[in-house]
Amino acid sequence: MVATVTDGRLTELRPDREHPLSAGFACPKGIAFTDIVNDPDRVLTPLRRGPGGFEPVDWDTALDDIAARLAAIHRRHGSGAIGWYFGNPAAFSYAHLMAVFPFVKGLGRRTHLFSSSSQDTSNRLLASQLLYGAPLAVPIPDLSRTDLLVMMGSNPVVSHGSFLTAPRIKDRMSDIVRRGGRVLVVDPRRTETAAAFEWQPIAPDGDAYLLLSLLQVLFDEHLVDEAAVASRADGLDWLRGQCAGFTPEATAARTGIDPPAVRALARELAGTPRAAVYGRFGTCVGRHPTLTAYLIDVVNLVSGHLDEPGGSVFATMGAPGQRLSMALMGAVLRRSYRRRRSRIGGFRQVVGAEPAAIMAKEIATEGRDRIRALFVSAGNPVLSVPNGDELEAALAGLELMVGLDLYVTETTAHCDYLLPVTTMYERDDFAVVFQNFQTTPFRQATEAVVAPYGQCRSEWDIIAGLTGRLWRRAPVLAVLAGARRLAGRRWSPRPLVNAMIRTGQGGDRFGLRRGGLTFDRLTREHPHGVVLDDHVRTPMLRSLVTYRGRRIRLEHHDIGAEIAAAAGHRDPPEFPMRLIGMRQVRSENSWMHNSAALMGPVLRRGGAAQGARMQTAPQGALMHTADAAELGIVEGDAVRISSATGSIEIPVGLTDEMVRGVVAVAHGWGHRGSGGWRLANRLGGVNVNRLNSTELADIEPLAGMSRLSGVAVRVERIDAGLAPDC
Ligand SMILES: Nc1nc2c(c(=O)[nH]1)N[C@H]1C(S)=C(S)[C@@H](COP(=O)(O)OP(=O)(O)OC[C@H]3O[C@@H](n4cnc5c(=O)[nH]c(N)nc54)[C@H](O)[C@@H]3O)O[C@H]1N2
Ligand SMILES: Nc1nc2c(c(=O)[nH]1)N[C@H]1C(S)=C(S)[C@@H](COP(=O)(O)OP(=O)(O)OC[C@H]3O[C@@H](n4cnc5c(=O)[nH]c(N)nc54)[C@H](O)[C@@H]3O)O[C@H]1N2
Ligand SMILES: [Mo]
Repeated sequence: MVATVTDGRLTELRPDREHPLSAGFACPKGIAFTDIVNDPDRVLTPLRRGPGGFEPVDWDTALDDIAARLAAIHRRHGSGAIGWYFGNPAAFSYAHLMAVFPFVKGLGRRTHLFSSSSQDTSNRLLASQLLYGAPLAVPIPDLSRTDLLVMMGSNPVVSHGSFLTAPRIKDRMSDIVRRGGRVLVVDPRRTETAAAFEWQPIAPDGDAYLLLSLLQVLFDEHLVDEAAVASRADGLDWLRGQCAGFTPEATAARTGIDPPAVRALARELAGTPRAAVYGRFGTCVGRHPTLTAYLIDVVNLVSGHLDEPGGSVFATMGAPGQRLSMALMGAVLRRSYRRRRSRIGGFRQVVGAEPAAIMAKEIATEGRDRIRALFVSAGNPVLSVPNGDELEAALAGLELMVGLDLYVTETTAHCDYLLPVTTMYERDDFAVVFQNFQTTPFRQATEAVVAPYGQCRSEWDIIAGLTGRLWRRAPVLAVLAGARRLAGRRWSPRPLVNAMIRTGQGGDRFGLRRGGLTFDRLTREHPHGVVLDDHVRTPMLRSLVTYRGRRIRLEHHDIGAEIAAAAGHRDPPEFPMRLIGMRQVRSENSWMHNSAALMGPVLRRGGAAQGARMQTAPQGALMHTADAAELGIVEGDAVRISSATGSIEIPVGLTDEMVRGVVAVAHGWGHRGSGGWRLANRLGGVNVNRLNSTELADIEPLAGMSRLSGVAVRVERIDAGLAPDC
């Protein structure tokens, strides 16, 4: 983005025409971000809960009191009484992530760490951990070279991708078709992406079965180059045995896909030299997400496309120490996965975190290691985690709750202290996490374009302030606080990120490569960023796999157990329909609904879901015309959607472009952050996660994933009528 700053305030954002990859494209949320930075409802000073609600306090008072109360809880109950949840925007700030992990883990071995990852992507990381011994080795489709892209459970025309960074992603996908290739979108709904390319309808939760059948056909028809696979991976015979029973005929009832179409796809995958299967959000929040992510890579592997040009490839920073760092990190994370079990439900840790779906119970359940103090940074779990009602009730029982956020939200409204943070325009940044997901190797770094608004501080500074006050409580904190005293004002994780840039591809290798990149050189000399190469380098896998002999491991008891469980599952007849999600172009999860620039057109033009009569509803449910007719529902009616967990009431829009028996509802709505965002609160809508469950049996056993898609529901017309002008 190109920012215009007037008198120290951000006044305009526009797409950067000179950006080598986006070439002047930006989505409406990026352009509307001035609304967020300048929002009159933004919190600009630390707030403390008083008898009459939040009142402003100065930073020292806030940090002193938080540290004193935290120290007392730590002393009395140990580190297991302390929890931290960080949400999605934390992944877009290197300093935020690099502050949270050492602080929380440094407080002691028993602290509880949660994140949005268990509603998003922990399964994907775990699948990589099982296959490669390296959770952060996540393949992406080689968009610029592939001739067949099978995209499962992703709608990048709206979402712009996820774990896949490709500015102008729709154009990049159109290029595949222009080259004579195919893009097949596997989704229960004919989404904006499916409509732009080819749609393969699938029943919710059908993916694992489809993938097992693809494997069955590949083996059965001898389409696998077994010698090639066996040279890189162990356990091929085991795998063949696991999928033997899953013929396309046997899985058709689960997928809704005709067996000949499955066979044709398997043959096409095997017969196309450059092909990739990619799966994202929709494949990560169903009943068997770790199995599904595992199977996606395995289909790529056995059809000859893993780590191959035009296939499913591994983008990396290209630093020489990569092997070692992957091995070290892999070893630490594998160990915590093996050894650590959550108090509630016995879930394993994935990338050091517990499932967020058990957070409410970890707070509410008596006993050792019950959470008494909770921090929430950059997250709104009351809306984003299943069963927000249960979580809200639990939050009320905390001894101390601290939020680090821009707003008083449905979640931070419960805080004792709300600490105001900088937006991305008030801090420097380099997208560390997303370097590994870029289809074109690219570097860009930015300095802050405006000084922090009001009294806002970065998460790094806030956590450093707490560390300095709490160093007596834990040795790790004492070391961190000592380092900070030595470094003084220069105490920042930027040197670490600078080192990553300098040692990585295109970097200056600390002077060895003249003119090479550094953090400063990127911000000063390359404001539009630098493309390093046309394509992701291949092969890369041997430097990423951390298992002995650098061999992929296919055989896993846990995966076998999931395959067995998948074969036996039955849905309850009283909830005959299936709930799926639906991202909206003008929403970013739960937190951009206070922007007039984004919400104005929604209000004027009608709902984000199709439906002519849903004029004033920014959120609606979408269902099939024929299902609606059977239930006596017409467009714009209010319906009640119920699950075993809860129910919501919502206006409905109709479509013919969806699998029968499915109802789609966008998440992130249901605002009532008391005293917080005024526009968002007025827009209303409902929290779809009231339908989703935190029962231990409903949390995926391997990665602790929340179940957000494919949930069994019932839809009924409400006679009283909410819509159309609710
Ligand atoms: N039913 C259903 N549930 C879902 C999903 C779904 O599709 N359906 N999607 C899931 C997914 S993929 C995700 S990622 C999660 C998201 O879930 P969360 O991360 O828990 O929630 P967000 O709505 O992203 O809220 C982000 C919060 O961070 C604040 N914020 C923004 N920028 C910053 C910053 O720089 N620093 C700090 N400290 N705060 C900031 C915002 O004001 C907001 O309050 O939701 C998940 N939940
Ligand atoms: N405008 C906008 N953009 C966003 C976000 C946003 O809130 N708004 N959120 C951002 C975040 S946090 C993320 S994680 C990404 C996610 O971005 P993507 O990974 O592209 O995911 P979604 O756009 O949610 O699309 C998921 C698709 O999965 C389908 N689906 C549901 N169940 C199943 C199933 O069982 N099988 C299959 N095959 N498909 C299924 C849904 O119909 C939906 O079309 O988007 C990011 N971009
Ligand atoms: Mo996400």
